[in-house]
Amino acid sequence: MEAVLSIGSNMADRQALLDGVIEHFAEAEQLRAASRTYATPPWGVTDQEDFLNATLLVEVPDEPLELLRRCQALENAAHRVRERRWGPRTLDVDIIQIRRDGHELLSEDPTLTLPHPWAHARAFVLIPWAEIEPEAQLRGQPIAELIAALPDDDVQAVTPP
Ligand code: PH2
Ligand code: MG
Ligand code: MG
Repeated sequence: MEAVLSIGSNMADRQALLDGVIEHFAEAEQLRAASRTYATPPWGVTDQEDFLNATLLVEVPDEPLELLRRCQALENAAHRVRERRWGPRTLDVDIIQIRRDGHELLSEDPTLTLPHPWAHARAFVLIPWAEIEPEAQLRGQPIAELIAALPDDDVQAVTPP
């Protein structure tokens, strides 16, 4: 199955933490594409440091929940502490979308909601994603359209390197 992952960090050596995720999937020969890293202002809780965000496309043999466990293991290895919702984090590895045979999986399971419930509204997910998959769709809607519908300020704030 194919998965779109959004990775983010706003603590410690942010770029090194993102690179570690990319290397993890590359070493397993499961990395299909990685966007550049974008600097992004914090969304949700705004009194925290800026994030670095990137989006990855991976192809993995795992079931969705196995991939979720892998993502959580990567977060734990980065000494992620779960303190505050939307608060500062060393590493966040979110599953945005999973596709099988090109079809998007939908799930209301609170353990793994698919697609990611906020992805359509987050410039820091959609803009890096559009860099690696400009034709991608989310719930059947082109992500280019979702980006066009975002507030200009959100789009401008996602800064390429
Ligand atoms: N992640 C959050 C909350 N806010 N803001 C930005 N810019 N980037 C993130 O990855 C991010 C966030 C919770 O996961
Ligand atoms: Mg997140
Ligand atoms: Mg997360």
